[in-house]
Amino acid sequence: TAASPDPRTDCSREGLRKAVLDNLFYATGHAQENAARGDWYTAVAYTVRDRMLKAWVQGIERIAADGDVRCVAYLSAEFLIGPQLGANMLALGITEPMREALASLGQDLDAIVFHEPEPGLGNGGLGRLAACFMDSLATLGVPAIGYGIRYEFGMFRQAIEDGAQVELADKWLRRPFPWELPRGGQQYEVRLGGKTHMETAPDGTLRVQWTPAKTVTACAHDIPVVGHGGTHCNLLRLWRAEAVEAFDFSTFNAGEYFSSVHDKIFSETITKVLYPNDDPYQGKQLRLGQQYLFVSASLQDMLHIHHSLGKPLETFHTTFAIQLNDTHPAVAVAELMRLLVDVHGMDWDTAWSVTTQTFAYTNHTLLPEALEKWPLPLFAEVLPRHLEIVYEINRRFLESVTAAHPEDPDLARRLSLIDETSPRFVRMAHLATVGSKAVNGVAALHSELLKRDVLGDLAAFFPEKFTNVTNGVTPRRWLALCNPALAACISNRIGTRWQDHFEEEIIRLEEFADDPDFQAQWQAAKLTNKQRLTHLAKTILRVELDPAALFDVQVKRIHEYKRQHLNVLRVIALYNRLRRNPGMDFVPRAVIFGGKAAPAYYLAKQIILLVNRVAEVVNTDPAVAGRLRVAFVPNFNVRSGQVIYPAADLSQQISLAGKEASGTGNMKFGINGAVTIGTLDGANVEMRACVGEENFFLFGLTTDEVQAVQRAGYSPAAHLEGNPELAEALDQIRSGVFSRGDAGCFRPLVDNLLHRDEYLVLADFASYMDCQDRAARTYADPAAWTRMSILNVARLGMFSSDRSIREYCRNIWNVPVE
Ligand code: 26M
Repeated sequence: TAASPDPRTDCSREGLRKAVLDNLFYATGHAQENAARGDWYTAVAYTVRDRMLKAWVQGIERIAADGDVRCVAYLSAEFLIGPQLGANMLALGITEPMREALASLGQDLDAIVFHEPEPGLGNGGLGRLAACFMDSLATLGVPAIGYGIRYEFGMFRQAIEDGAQVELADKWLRRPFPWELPRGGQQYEVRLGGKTHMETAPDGTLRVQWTPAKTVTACAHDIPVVGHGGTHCNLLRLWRAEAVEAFDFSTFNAGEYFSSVHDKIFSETITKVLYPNDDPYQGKQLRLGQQYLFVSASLQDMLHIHHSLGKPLETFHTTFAIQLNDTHPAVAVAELMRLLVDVHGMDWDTAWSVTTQTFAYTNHTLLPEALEKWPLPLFAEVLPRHLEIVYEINRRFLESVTAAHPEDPDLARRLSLIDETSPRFVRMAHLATVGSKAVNGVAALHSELLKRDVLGDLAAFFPEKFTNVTNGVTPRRWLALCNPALAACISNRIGTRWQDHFEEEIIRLEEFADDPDFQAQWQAAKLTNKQRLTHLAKTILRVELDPAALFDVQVKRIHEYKRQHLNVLRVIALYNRLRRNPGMDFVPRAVIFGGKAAPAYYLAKQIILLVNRVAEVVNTDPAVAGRLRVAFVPNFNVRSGQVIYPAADLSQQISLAGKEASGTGNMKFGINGAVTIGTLDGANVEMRACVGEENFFLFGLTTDEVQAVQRAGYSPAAHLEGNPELAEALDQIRSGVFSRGDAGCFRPLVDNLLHRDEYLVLADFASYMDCQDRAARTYADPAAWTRMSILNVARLGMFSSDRSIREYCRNIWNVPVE
C-alpha cells in the first residue's frame, strides 16, 4: 500500500484543505463555525509555513555544516519585507490549490491574504532593497543570512486628518507573527557604556578590559526566506533586546527592586521602535544603541557559526562575506576588531587583515547632510572601547596617508575618520570605507558622483575599492504576485520562466509590441488593475477615479529633493488651464500621490497638506469634473504599493538630477507597464538607456547643469518672469486659494520656493510642463502608448534584483552563483 501523504507537506488541494482545518482548530482554538478572518489567516499561514520548514532547516544546516561555501551576511537596520503569505505561496507554487481548498471551505483566499498585518520594518527604498535582495539570494540558491532588528513598532501608520499627516503607532505584533520562530538557543550579551582599563592577562600580556555600565541580551527571531520554486531557503535573523535576568529579588529592598525593573525597561526600549527618518537629522543615543546591539549580536553569531565549523579564526573571511547596508551597521568594523583582538587575543595586523577582507559597504545617498556622523561625546558614552579602536584604526590609516602623500598636508584632515570641527564627530562612511574591501553606489550615476564628490578624497586614495552595483527589484513580488493580470498576459506569450530568469526571458516580449491581439490583452490587464485601484480609492478615500483616465502616479517618501511640490504646481497649472479654457483638448488625468513624511520634517508635511488641499478644490469643482482628479493615498506601504504600481500609466520620477541615489519605485512602475516621466537622476539614466529615449519622457536639468546653476548663484524668482502660469500657481497657493482663504497657511513652503528653492523646482518647471504635454499627446494614441508600455517591460530585464545579486556575488562577495 502507498504511504499516506504527510499532512504537513502534502500540497494537493485535498491535503491543504485538511491541513488548514487542522491548523484552524489546533493553532487558533476555533471550530470552523466560529472562526473569524484573522483565525483563517493564522491557519493558512501555519499551513504554508509547515511546507517551508524542511527547506528552512536544510538551509540552516547548510550554513552551519559546510565551511567551504562562503555565506553572505547582509547587515541592515531595516528589512521592509511586506506581507508574507502571498509571496510564500507563490514561491512554493501552491497559490491555486490553496485557493481551491479555501473555496471548498467557503473562504476567499484574496480576502485572507489582504488581512495580513504588514511588518513595516523599514522606512522606504533602503529597507525594501534589502528585502528584494533576500528574495534573490534565496532564488539563486546563495547561502545567506539577513541580520537586522526586530522593532516592536515598525514604520508609523499614516492617517490623514483634515488634509494633514497624523502618525499612529504600528502595532504589527498585536497577534503573534506566524512567520517567525524565536530562537531560545541564539542569545548573546551586548554591553553598553562604562569604562575601559588595561589588565594583565593570565599569559602575562596586556589586554584592554571593558567594564560596561549595562548589559542587555539580544534574542534571535528567525524568519524564513524561501526562494522561487521552494527548494532553497535562507534566513532573516532579527534581534530583540531583552533585560538580562540574574536578579535575586529576595535580597532586594524596595529601592533596588524598582531600579532593577527600571533597568529592565531601559533594556527593552532598545528595539522598541524604528526611527522614521530617512536621513539622520540628529544623532540619537538610542539609535546608536540599536545599531550596536544588532551588529554585536550578529558578529557574535557569525563567530559562533565559524567556530562550530572547526575553522581557525584567521579564516573568518572565508566563512562570511559581510555587506553593510549603508553606514547604519558600520560600527561592525570596530566591533569585529574588538572581538578578534580584545576577546580572542588576535594581534592587530592579522585582525585588520581579516576585517578588511570581510566587509563591503553600500552607500545609498548623495545628500551630504544625510551622511551619518556621531558626536564624539555621545559615541564615547555608549561605546567607550569602540572609540579607542576607531582612534587606533585612524592613527594607522592617517600614517599611511601622510606617507603616501607628503605633498598634500591637508589630505589627512579630509580623509580622517574624525571630523575635527567643533563639536567633533566620527564619520561613519569613512570608517566603513577604510574597513571594507569594496564600496559601491546603487546606480551608475550615483557611483560616479560618489567618486567625484561625496567620497571623492577616499576614492582617490582607494581607487580599487570603488565600484557600482545598480539596484534591482524582485520580479516575483513586483510583477508575478502584485499583477496577476499582466503576469498571465505575459506568460501566455512567453511562458513562466521569466519569473526566475527575468533578464533572459522578458526581452522576448519585444516582438509582440505591435501585435494588435497582444496589445488588446495588455490594455485589458491594465484596465483591470486601474479598476482595482479605483475600488481602493473609493472605499478608503471616497474619491471617484475614472479608469479611462491617464493614471499619473508619484508614490515614495515625501522629500523636497523628490519634488512632489513640482508635481503639485503642475496640477495647479493644469487646473487653471482647464478653468480658463473649458473647451480645450484635454486628456483626462487622475493624479495620485502617496508617501510618508518624517514626523519632524515640516516642509514635507506642508507638501502633504498642499496635495490634499488642492485635491479638495479640484475634486469638488464641476468645471473640471471628468477631466482632472487628485488623490492622496494614505499610509503608502508595501501592500498598497502592490495595488498602486500595477495601475499606473505614467510614473513620476522627478527628483532633482544628482540627488536620488537610484530609486527603485521607478523600476517597480516600469516592469508593471508604466511609462516614466523623469529627470536624468539615479537609475532613471540606465532605465532610459535600456528602454530607448523614444520610450521615456525626459525633462529637466542634468547634474552638471544643476551644479553650474548653483555655482553661478541661483535665483528662483527669475523663473517667474517668463512664466505666468508658474507665477499664478504660486500666487494662488500663497493667497489662500488652496487653504480655504487662509493666506498664511503655505507661506513657509512658498517663501522657500521663492527665496531658496534648493532643489530647483522653479528652474525645472517649464521643461516639466512641456514634457507632460508630450506624454498626454502620446497617451491619446492608445496603440502608440501601449507599444511604449510593452517595450518598457520587455527592456527592463536588467532591473531584476537577481541581476544585482549576481553582480554582488561575482564582483564583491566572491561567492559562486549560477
Ligand atoms: C539614519 C540614522 C538615523 C535614523 C534614520 C536613518 C536612516 C534610515 C533610512 C537614513 C537613511 C535611510 O534610508 C535611505 C534610503 O532609503 N535611501 C534610498 O535607498 C534606495 C535603495 O538603494 C535608493 O533607491 C534611493 O535612491 C535612496 O534614497
